[in-house]
Amino acid sequence: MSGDRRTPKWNDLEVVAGNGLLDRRVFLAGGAAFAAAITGYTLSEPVAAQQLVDAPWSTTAGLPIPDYGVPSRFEKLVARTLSNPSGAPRTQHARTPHQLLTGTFTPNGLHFVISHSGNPDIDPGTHRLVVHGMVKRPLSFTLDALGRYPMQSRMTFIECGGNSAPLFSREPVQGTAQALHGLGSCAEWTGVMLSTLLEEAGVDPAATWLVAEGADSLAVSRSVPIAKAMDDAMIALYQNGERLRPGNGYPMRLLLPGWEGNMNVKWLRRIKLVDMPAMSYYESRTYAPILPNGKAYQFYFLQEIKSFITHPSPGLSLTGPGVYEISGIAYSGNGRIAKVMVTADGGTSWAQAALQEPVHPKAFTRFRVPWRWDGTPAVLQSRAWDEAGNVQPTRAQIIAQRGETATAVTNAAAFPSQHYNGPTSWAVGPGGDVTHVYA
Ligand SMILES: Nc1nc2c(c(=O)[nH]1)N[C@H]1C(S)=C(S)[C@@H](COP(=O)(O)O)O[C@H]1N2
Ligand SMILES: [Mo]
Repeated sequence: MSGDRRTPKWNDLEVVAGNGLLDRRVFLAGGAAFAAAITGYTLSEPVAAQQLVDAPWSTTAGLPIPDYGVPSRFEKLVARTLSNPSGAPRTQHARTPHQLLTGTFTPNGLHFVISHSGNPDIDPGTHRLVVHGMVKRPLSFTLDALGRYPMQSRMTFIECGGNSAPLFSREPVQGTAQALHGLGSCAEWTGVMLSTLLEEAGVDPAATWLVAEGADSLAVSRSVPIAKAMDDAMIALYQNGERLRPGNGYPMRLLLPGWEGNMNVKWLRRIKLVDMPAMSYYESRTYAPILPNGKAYQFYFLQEIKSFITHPSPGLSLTGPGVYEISGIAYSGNGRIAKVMVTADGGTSWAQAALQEPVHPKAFTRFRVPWRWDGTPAVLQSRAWDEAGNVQPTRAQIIAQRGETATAVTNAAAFPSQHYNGPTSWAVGPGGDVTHVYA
């Protein structure tokens, strides 16, 4: 989008869509343009230099540096929400607080987690990954051995097929972006391409699938077509530069960029080459959703194009009329995000958002639009396109195809429908409060 970095003309600061959406170049052009945009409103106060008084932390030496850094004590609310905090023997969910984060990477301590039988406490010295089945040479890898193969790093999101399930409810469920969309996160993953290991093992040409199995007590298993395994599948050993967190698969996981979270098998211990899918529990039951016509949607591998606004969003009220940044996350399992449009009048008119570069394929992309809110009610929504030409469907299209649920659905384990990738609408009330609506 380098073509956007010209000096803005005055009319760029004009409203480009209903309810006060401004041209995205106000942000890209920087200082003067932004100052012009906020004319008439103040974000800061006039000050005299002597008003700057020394706080206690400015007059004494600071605290010791911890060996492993943690956030400021003032940031305690920036945390995941847990569905099963006592760790009772059933699925546990930890949701990412999207409304309290920005940028595109999810910090490791805030990456969402779904563990169906808890996080195994794996000793990396004794863990093994075995590649066997329809191969010439069955192989067993220690973590140290894997670390000596050529590695690659890539940004990618992981999203549970059950993320955003509340949006199948007939009435809008009131919740934060975390409650509605917190089962998706994005990180830089580093590891060994699965194709490297498969080439060494020598895959029988008759093998068309592999079964990946985890070392947790439930031995979560998923079948993966060979084509995906040879394309961009990775055995991930590092997450944002450090070893994987226990909840995210320590010491190794399968990474299938853009594909359903459940298939990204954590605590990976087995890759078995086979000539048909295994019809494991999660692929034949939980993640084979039943459609209104009674057929099961099998197999639903792709996490399709999606976007939602994180700022403002429920829990982040506006503090009065003025200029705000509307920002959010867009991503597609099909590749790069190409365009995001934002409306402030419930879909009557749209303004194009600025995309934060670099835009990585199959990764979170931050979009931003400047907005001059005049204090009247507004309905915000985003809609994304990817480089393959896919666009987010409307909610009506998804409901027509897959049905909706009469009762509020908030638990990913208990809904009949998955893979919601339609829009999310936030209503801004006259007082600046933000609620979830269908528009
Ligand atoms: N072995 C194993 N792999 C697993 C799971 C599990 O419980 N056990 N949960 C799956 C589900 S349902 C999802 S959505 C993703 C979540 O990955 P994360 O916990 O790293 O965010 O891991 C998948 N891989
Ligand atoms: Mo999942």
